[in-house]
Amino acid sequence: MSAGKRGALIIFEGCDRSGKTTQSRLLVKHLKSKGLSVLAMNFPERSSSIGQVINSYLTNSKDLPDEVIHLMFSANRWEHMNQVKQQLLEGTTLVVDRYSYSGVAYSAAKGLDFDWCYAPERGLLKPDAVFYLRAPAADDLANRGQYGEERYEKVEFQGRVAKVFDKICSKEASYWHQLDASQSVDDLHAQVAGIAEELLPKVANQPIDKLS
Ligand code: FDM
Repeated sequence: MSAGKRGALIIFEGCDRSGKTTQSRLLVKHLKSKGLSVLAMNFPERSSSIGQVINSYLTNSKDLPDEVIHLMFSANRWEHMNQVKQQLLEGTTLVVDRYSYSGVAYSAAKGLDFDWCYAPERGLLKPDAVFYLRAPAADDLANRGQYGEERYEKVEFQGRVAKVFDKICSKEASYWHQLDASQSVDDLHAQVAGIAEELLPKVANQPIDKLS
């Protein structure tokens, strides 16, 4: 990498079982095969002490008020921001499974105010691209296996989450790429890889923005 060229912050968003994890792994593998420096991340990052509380909440072994868990998800992103910024500046591209938008979508789907949910995300690093894997009908997703083990994995709830993602997608259209999650893994990957390959050289000399 030549001096000063930064990596890209690439996010995958979407409902549970929309294929985010598979697609983010495939993208990491693809970019690595091109000789690029790339790392995978996911939020929630469950290993920190905040992450462990989030994990207990998600696995139903701990209950917390909706507002409190919302702020913990956000704090979990904030506690990793310095490290993320450093890696980007060193030229590493980060492929991240979920980010602020999941934070807003899941909490707003519970009934919390949209703007209140978004407020603690302001100031976090702004992604260069968000791949929104738009889910087919929620009952289709339920057939993808292991649905229903964690707190939010209920068909009706996922439908509400999808509506919030749709709203964010139309507001943030300049860097969101809505992709049909019902197509084959390979077709989806080809689309993602094409967009990412175009993006990387474009952002290499751009400053890192913040969410506002
Ligand atoms: N989730 C994830 C939230 O509710 N808020 C957030 O900020 C984030 C990042 O956590 F149901 C929810 C979404 C999902 C759950 O996510 C765990 P993974 O991707 O299944 O680990």
